[in-house]
Amino acid sequence: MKAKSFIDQVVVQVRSGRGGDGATSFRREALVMFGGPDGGDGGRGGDVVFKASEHINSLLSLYYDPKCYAQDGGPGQGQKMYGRRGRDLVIPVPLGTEVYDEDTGLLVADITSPGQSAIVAKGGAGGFGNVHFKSSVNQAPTEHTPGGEPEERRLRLELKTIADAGLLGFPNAGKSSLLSVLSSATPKIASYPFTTINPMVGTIVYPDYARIAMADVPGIIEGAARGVGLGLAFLKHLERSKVLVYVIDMAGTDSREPWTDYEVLKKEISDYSIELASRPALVVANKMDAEVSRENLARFVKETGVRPIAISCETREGLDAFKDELRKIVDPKTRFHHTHAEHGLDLKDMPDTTGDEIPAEAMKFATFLKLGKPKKKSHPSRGNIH
Ligand SMILES: Nc1nc2c(ncn2[C@@H]2O[C@H](COP(=O)(O)OP(=O)(O)OP(=O)(O)O)[C@@H](O)[C@H]2O)c(=O)[nH]1
Ligand SMILES: [Mg+2]
Repeated sequence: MKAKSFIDQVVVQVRSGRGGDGATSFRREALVMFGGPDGGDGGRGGDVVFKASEHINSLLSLYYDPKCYAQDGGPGQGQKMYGRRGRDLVIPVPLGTEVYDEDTGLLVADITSPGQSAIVAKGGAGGFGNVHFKSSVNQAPTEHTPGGEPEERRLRLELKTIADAGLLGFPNAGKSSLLSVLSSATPKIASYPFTTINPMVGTIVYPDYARIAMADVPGIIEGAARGVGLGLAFLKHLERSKVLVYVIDMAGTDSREPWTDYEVLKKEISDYSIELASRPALVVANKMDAEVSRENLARFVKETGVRPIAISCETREGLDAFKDELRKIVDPKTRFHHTHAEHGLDLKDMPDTTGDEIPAEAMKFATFLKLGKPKKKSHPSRGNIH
């Protein structure tokens, strides 16, 4: 029995539908002599399609059901009847899924945006019925063509979490705690190492509704690049992050030295990927509420030359400063598309309102009143008269 809770890599077998064969048939009807060919075409085979879904975050269902076969097309029939079209098999996959051909190793599709879909096996075309082969010299053709062959291939799906920022640190540094205080995500938090075993994404929402997605991944330890601990298998979940956030336990819990932690982390990352190591990074000194942290922070700056953002997930100090720094790098879009400035208005000039009625002078600050009208749609079904 397979029993796994998080799957970020899986090999599947996909097969599209075979096209239906064309038919050979002749029209037979009372009082009609030499009715002629009337064999219809076969139906097209179904495609296998991977479609991005925001509602799933692992490849688990494909792990349990790795055979993805679309429906075959139906054969054509007499009376020029077309065969049934094979149904497409549409499989939801999480955002961030890379699809490789397992045999050639080539990238087939990279599913990164909501609603995106990719045909990974195209259905065979339907065959032609004998109705197509009629000509002046052959008025009773018996030939038809078979349906197109299905496409079959083995594909490897690899999930790489999509987030703007990725948290990186030793076990117990407080990565999950940081995610939980900044977003509504609820990762498991505990005082033993490797609490987090599944990557998780939370969203930081700013007062102007700008959003930054942040990924929490399992902690890494010295030698991870060589496979120690959970290894670096999880680092691929940071590959799509714009910013790496190094979370350092400044309290030095378990007699750790924060400055050594930082150097080791940096080395592990550059052993894994030079490119990843050169991404923009923020260094966060966590657990600043602990007594020893101030002293450790001073030594950290001296040893590494880096001045981290001092925070505490416990007392919540420094969190706003961290969010501001993060925002400067990620530069997320706000959701306000219409500003008062665009309409030549300054909110300072808006007169006070009493709450009972809105003075006409204040109404002009309601910018939504000035938005363009949506296009009119006609409703033929309601019997519009033109
Ligand atoms: N005093 C103090 N303790 C903290 C702070 N942040 C986290 N902790 C504690 O540190 C321990 C580890 O926190 P987690 O958030 O689970 O750490 P993690 O980095 O996600 O750990 P792994 O998932 O094992 O890699 C927990 O017992 C937290 O309560 C903090 O700012 N101050
Ligand atoms: Mg954790």
